[in-house]
Amino acid sequence: MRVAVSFLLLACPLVIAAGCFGGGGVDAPPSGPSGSGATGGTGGSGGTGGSGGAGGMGGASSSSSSASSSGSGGSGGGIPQNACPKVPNTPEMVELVSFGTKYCIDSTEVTTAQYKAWLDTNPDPASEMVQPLPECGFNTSFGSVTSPDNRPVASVDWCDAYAFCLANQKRLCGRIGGGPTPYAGDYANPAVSQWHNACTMGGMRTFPYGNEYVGEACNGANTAGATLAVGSLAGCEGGFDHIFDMSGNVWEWEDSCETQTGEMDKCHRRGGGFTSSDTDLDCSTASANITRNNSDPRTGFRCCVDLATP
Ligand SMILES: [Ca+2]
Ligand SMILES: [Ca+2]
Repeated sequence: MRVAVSFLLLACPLVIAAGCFGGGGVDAPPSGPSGSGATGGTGGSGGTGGSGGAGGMGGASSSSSSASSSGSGGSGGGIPQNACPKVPNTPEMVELVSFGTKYCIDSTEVTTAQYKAWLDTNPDPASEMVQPLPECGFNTSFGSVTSPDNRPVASVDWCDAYAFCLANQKRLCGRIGGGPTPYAGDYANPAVSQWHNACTMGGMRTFPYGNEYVGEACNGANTAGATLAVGSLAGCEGGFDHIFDMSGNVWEWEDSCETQTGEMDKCHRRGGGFTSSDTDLDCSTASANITRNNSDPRTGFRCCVDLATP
């Protein structure tokens, strides 16, 4: 007995050590913000496999091609869904897997043509079906679109963006797994924010296309001086494949507000716009002091969808 106990005491520290460092990316490089699954998981040498690896951040696939094989189908219905929806008059979606949680994100910013198609359905701002959030009670107009085309819709307030996504069976991008992204702290955490995770390729990149700023890659202050058609700059793809303009063109509303009281709540916009310099064009930028009712020709949005986790 005594021998056996001694052996266990000796063996346990070894097991614990191997378990700790082989596991979920505890030993991840310092550069990775809050430990992305890709870095921690694939790097982990040790057995256990580690929860960090579940991210498999490379798992971007356009909604039209294949998608993950793990879906196994069946039992549809309800929310969340099992596959990215194809909704007419909205951007195509890209399926992502983050730390084991699946979701979809629009491949581009919502265009003026798509927004106009929704306005043409005459959505009623006073309807609770259209605007269920009490904090959007102030929003009595969804604006107008004068020249529908493939440029991003802009001059929409946070509630306009929220209502568009909701009407199209999507939601304004927020927290991975559901709900809003916390306003303080976690908006730049790729394990929390759908928008940030997509832009950074799961925390691997500072800009959608890489870690170094490239002035002409995306539509910022160094580029066109106005909005461009969405997805028209091939160099502005990423973080994950088939996602465009996460940096520049227009800022994008995120479901990430400081309070839920009404028009003066501060809400985040992400990624910079066509007048932004490099310091605002990275994935971690979230504007401060922009209120829910702000309507600006540099601000648009894209939508997300939560998927069922296998
Ligand atoms: Ca409005
Ligand atoms: Ca953008």
